[in-house]
Amino acid sequence: MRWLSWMLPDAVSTFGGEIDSIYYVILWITGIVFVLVEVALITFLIRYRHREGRKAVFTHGSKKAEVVWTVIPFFIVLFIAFTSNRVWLEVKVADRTHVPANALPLKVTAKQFEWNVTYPGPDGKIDTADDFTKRNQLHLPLDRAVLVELRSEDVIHSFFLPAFRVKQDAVPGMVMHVWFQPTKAGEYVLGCAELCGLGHYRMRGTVTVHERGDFERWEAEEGAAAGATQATAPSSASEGGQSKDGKEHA
Ligand SMILES: [Cu+2]
Repeated sequence: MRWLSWMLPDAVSTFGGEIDSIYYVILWITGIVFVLVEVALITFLIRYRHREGRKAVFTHGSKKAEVVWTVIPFFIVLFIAFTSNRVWLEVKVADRTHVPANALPLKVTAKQFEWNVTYPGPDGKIDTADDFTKRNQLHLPLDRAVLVELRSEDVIHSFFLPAFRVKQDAVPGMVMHVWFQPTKAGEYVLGCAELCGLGHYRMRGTVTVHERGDFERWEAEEGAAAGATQATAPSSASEGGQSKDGKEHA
């Protein structure tokens, strides 16, 4: 499907190709139906156009034609449903309960209008003292699964990683889990795919998939820097500490 690649960015997650396969099946079917319908429309326009002296004919219709154009789409829609459901169940449902054991846990919190990503730090565990948070920066290791714990602080947002074929709503009051595995190092886009307010358009971040080994180095450096800031910040000036933190992360 190389020739269709202008429509979708290259898929860089393990299940990206399967998600695309649903898209292409639907595109082929609807594409063929579109061409048939347009050809019929134009043929009828020309064939039954106005001509001097020709009288209009009333026709009640054809039962046979109606049965045919109802039964064929019925099976086409069933086919699409079963095809996409198979992939969907494999990718979304089965995979959700079969998260790889070595998956990197990340906490992503959406709010108007930014993404805050909490990294586990060197101990590899979330909600411990060595965690640190970056704003609008999603750093990921190559060829390792990532398990995102998704939350929203205010309204419904949607965690959208087009290149990874990942899209998951973040709903206030709920914790959503989503996992995926990057297959190519590089820079990608993180966007919000749910109209969430006036700043929705600028609610985006960068995704960096590090080469093997690079992520651990980055995490150790960032973790050490965050630890140093925490240790030197005066405990009473939490407000000031936060804004300074925010600037650093911008
Ligand atoms: Cu949003």
